[in-house]
Amino acid sequence: MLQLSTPSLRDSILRHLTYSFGKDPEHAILEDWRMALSYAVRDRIVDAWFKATHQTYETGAKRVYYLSMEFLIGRLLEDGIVNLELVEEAKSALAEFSKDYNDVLADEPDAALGNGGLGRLAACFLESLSTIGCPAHGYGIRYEHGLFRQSFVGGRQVEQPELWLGQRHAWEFERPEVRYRIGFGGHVTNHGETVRWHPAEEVEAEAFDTPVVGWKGRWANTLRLWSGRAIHPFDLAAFNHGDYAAAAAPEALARTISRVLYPDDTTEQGKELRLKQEYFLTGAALRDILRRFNNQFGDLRKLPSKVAIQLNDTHPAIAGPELIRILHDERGIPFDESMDIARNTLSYTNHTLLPEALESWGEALFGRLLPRHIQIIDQIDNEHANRNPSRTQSMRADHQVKMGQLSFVMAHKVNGVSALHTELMKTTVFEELHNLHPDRIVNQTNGVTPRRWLLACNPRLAGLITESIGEVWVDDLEQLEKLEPYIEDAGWLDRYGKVKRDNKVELSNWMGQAHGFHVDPDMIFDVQIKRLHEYKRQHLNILETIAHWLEIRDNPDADWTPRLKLFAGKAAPGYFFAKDIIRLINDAAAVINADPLTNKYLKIAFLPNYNVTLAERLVPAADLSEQISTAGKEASGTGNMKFALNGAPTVGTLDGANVEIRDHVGAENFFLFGMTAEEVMERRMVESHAQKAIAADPRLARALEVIREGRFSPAEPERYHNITGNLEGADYFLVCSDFSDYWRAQREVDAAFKDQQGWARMAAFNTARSGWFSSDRTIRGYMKDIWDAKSLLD
Ligand code: GL2
Repeated sequence: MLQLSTPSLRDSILRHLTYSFGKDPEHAILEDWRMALSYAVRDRIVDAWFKATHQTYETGAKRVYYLSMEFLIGRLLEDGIVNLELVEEAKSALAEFSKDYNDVLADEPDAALGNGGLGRLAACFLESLSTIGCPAHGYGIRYEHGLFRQSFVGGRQVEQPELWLGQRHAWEFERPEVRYRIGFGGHVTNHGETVRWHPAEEVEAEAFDTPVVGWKGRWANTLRLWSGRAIHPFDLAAFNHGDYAAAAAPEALARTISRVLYPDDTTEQGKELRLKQEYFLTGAALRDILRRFNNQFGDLRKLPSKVAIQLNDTHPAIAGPELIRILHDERGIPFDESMDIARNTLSYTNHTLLPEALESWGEALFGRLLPRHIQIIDQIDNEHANRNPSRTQSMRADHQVKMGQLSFVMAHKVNGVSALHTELMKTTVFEELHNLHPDRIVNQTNGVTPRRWLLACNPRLAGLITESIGEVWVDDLEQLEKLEPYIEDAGWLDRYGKVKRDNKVELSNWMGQAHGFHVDPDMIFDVQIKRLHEYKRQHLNILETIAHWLEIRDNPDADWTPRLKLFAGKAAPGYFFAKDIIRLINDAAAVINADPLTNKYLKIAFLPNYNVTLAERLVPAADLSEQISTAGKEASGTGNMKFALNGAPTVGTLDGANVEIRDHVGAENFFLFGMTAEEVMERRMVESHAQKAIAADPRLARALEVIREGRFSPAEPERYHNITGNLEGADYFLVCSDFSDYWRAQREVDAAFKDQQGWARMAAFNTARSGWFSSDRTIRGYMKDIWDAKSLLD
C-alpha cells in the first residue's frame, strides 16, 4: 500500500487551495477555503478508508449492505473534523489565513437526501458502522434535488427546489467505471426451463462514493449513491434533423430517475417514477454486491455467510424477487433454493404501522414495469403458501402487490424500531405472518450517533463531560452514567446549568440575527421539531399554547413561567391539513407575539426550513422536548433521544421509544401525559369522544372557539374551520381527548422550571442516563441478532 507522510493540515489546505482550486489566499472566496479544508480532511479519511478496505478483503469478513432510499447526511465537514480530532488544528490553520472556522463550516450545503427520521437513522447507522469497524456499504440514490427548501409567505409554507449540488461538493468520488444497466418494462420469454426478461427500456446507474469515517479515524466505510445516466446520451440523427429537444430526450429521461427525492414522509406516492427509483437503487446495488462477492468468493450458495443486506423499510423490497431472478434465471439455481439463499441474505426493518404508509403497488403498473418480478412474486407467494398451509393473507390481494408482506416473507429477520412498535407489529399488520414465523420479528430500538449529536453539536456540554469522566463516553456512551455522582455536587450542577444557558444565549443571538426574532434566554425553550403530521400533533401543542395565552390574559399579573414555544418542520407539499397547521401556528404567533399584555411570558416561533443543520443548533439549546404523538403511532422517534442526551427532559406520551427513554431516565425526570396505545384504541370506540372532551374542558373549548371565530385570521375568519371541524368531529388522533392531561403536564413543567436547580438536576439525569440510546448500541444489536457480522476492530 502506498505510504505517504501526512502533511500538516495548514500545508494541506494551502496545497489544495493552490493546486486543486487554482487560487491563492488573496483571491480565494469562502467556498474555496471550505473546499480546500474539506479536501485536506478528506485526504486523511481516504487513508483510513483504504486501510479498512484492504483489511476487509484480507480477512474475508462478512459485509453488511444497508439499502435505503434516504440518507439524511447533512453537512459532512464538521463530522470528518470531529471524528479525526482535528478541531483545534483546523481552527488554528484557518486563523493563520484570517478565516473563521465557523464561517467556513457554515458554507457547506446541507445534503438533505431524506425526509426525516428514517433517513437520518440511516446516516447515524453508517457513522456507527464505521466507528465500530464493521465492514459495510450504504447504497442509495444521488438525488440532484434533496428535500425541498421551505419558506413562509404570509405564514404559509412555500416549497422551492433544493440545490445541494449547486455548490461544489467535496466528499464524493465519481466512479465512471462502475456502471450497471437497469431495465424496465418489456416482456418475458420461456424456453423450457430457461426464463428470460427482455426489458424494453434501459438506463445506466453510475456510482458516486462518499467515505464515511468513524471515531478517531480508525475505520471508514462507503456510502455509494447511484446517479441515472442515459446509455446513448445523445441522438445525433435527431440533432442533425434540427430536433434538438428530441436529441437530448434520452439523457433527460434517464436523469429524471435520480432527479428528486420524493417529498413524502410516511405516505407513499403511487407514482411510476417512485417505483422506478426503487428498482433502480436495488437493481444497481445487487449487481454491485454480487460482482464484489463473485470476485472474492464465487460460490453463490455461500452468499448468506458473507453478505447481509438490510432493507430500510419496504422501499428496496424488490431486492427479494430481483435476487431470486438473478440466482434462478441468470445463474440457474433452482427456484426454491434461490428463494432460501435470498431470504437468508435479506432482512427488513419496518418503520411505521400507519396503514397509508404500507407500500403497495397496483398490479397493472407493477406488471408493466417489472413483468418478470411480478411472476416471481407470485411464485414466492405460492411457495410460501405451500410451506404454510394455514396461511390466509396473500401478498397479491385486491389487485395490489403488498410490499410489507413480500418483505416479511423474503427476510430471515424483521425488526421494529422500539419495544412498543415491535410488539404492535406482532398484533397488528404482521399478526398472521408472526404466528407462522414466531422467531422472525426482533426488536432493535433506534439510536443516534453521539459524535454528531453531542460531541460536535454541543461542544460546551461535551467539554464538561470529558473534563468530568474523560472521553471514554464518545464511543461507549453508557459511560455517561458515571456523571451521576457529579449531579449531587452543587458546583458541578451549576456548571451544567450554565452550559445550557450559554447554548440558549447563542441560539437567541442567532435567531435575532438570522430571523429578527428576539427572545429572552431565561424563558423555557420548549421545542417541537419534526415533520408535520397529524399523528405528531403539532396542533395539540398550538391549542395548548393558545389556551395558555388566554389564561395569561385573564390574569396578567400572576407569577407565570415565561416560555418560548419553538417549532420547525416541513409538511409534504400535498398534505393540506399539515400545511394548515403550519399556517395556524404562524398566524397565532403573529397575534400572540404582538400582545403587550402577555409577550414577556409567552412567545412563539416557527423557524423555516428545518434540516439537520438547524436541528444541530436547536437540540443543545432546548429545555423541553415535545414528543406528543398519539400513542401507538410514532414507531420510535430519534429526536426524542437527541433531546434527552442533550439535557432536555421530555413532555410526552407513552409512544415509540419515549417508553424506553422514560424507563432509562426515570419517571421523575419525564413529564408523562396522555392515553396509552391500548386506551387510544378504546377511546376511539367512544361515541363523540371529541365532543365529550371539549365539553369537559372549558380551556379547550375556548381555544377552539377563538380559532373558529378568526382571532388569528381576522381577514378570513373561516380559514381554520377545516382544523376546528376535524377536531370537533372525528378527531382520529385524539387531540381533544388528550388535551386536559397535556395541559396538566405543562403546568407541572412551569412549576418545575421555577426551581432552576431542580430543573438542572432533571436535565443532568437525562444526559447521564441516555447512554443506551447510542446508535453504536443499536448497530451492535443488528450485528449480533440479524447480520451475524463482526467488528474488525474489536
Ligand atoms: C419513521 C418513524 O415515523 C419514526 O418514528 C422512526 O423513528 C423513524 C426511524 O425508525 O422511521 N418511519 C418513517 O417512515 N419515517 C420515519 O421517520 N419517515
